[in-house]
Amino acid sequence: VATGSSPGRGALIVFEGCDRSGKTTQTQKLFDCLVAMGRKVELWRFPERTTGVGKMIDEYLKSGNNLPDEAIHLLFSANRWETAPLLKSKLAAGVTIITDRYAYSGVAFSAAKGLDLNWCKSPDIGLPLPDCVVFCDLHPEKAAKRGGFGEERYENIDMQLKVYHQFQKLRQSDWKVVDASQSVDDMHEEIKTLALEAMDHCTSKPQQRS
Ligand code: DGP
Ligand code: NA
Ligand code: NA
Repeated sequence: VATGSSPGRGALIVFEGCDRSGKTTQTQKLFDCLVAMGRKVELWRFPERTTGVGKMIDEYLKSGNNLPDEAIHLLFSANRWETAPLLKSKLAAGVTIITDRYAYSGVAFSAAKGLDLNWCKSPDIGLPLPDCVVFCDLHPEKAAKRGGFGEERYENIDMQLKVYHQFQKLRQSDWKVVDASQSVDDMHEEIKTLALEAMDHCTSKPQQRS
């Protein structure tokens, strides 16, 4: 419960998971629901393809350029870093940020290509830490049955299986693992509860984590 007039800080709620695990649907539903409740909230996504760095990433994903694995890894990280000052100021101002992917995707996709796990983690060290990580858990074999993957680089079963395996390695005990094979509405109800818990926790702890 908030004390005094301080609104506390916003929560950083990160959604992770393989492609086609329902992240985009669920982040949108959570956002709509929190807006309807009158909460200060924004919906973000990574990669954020509209920036200069983001445009290079977009081109890479559409297979328009062939950057070395290390170079694209650093661009994905830079894409998070370039928005970090705004992210920090929003959180400090009490805005909850929901994001469709974050640094865990960065590590999982590059480690899936064979890059060293610790090397992959290092460029993201110092980014704002999530208050809640929602892992949308859907095995790639099941995701593939949902009408197939898209056309972009990485959207194939071999890559997705490797990424899923890397996510299992990265998974921390405080991650909220949500069964993404259940219905959209059931999944949303579960996520809504988790998000409100995380937001309440932040309201009572105004100090920004670094
Ligand atoms: P999305 O727009 O969420 O579907 O993401 C586009 C693709 O890029 C998807 O296959 C996941 C992948 N991806 C997302 N973030 C990163 C990252 O930080 N590094 C790498 N290598 N891939 C990422
Ligand atoms: Na995708
Ligand atoms: Na998505």
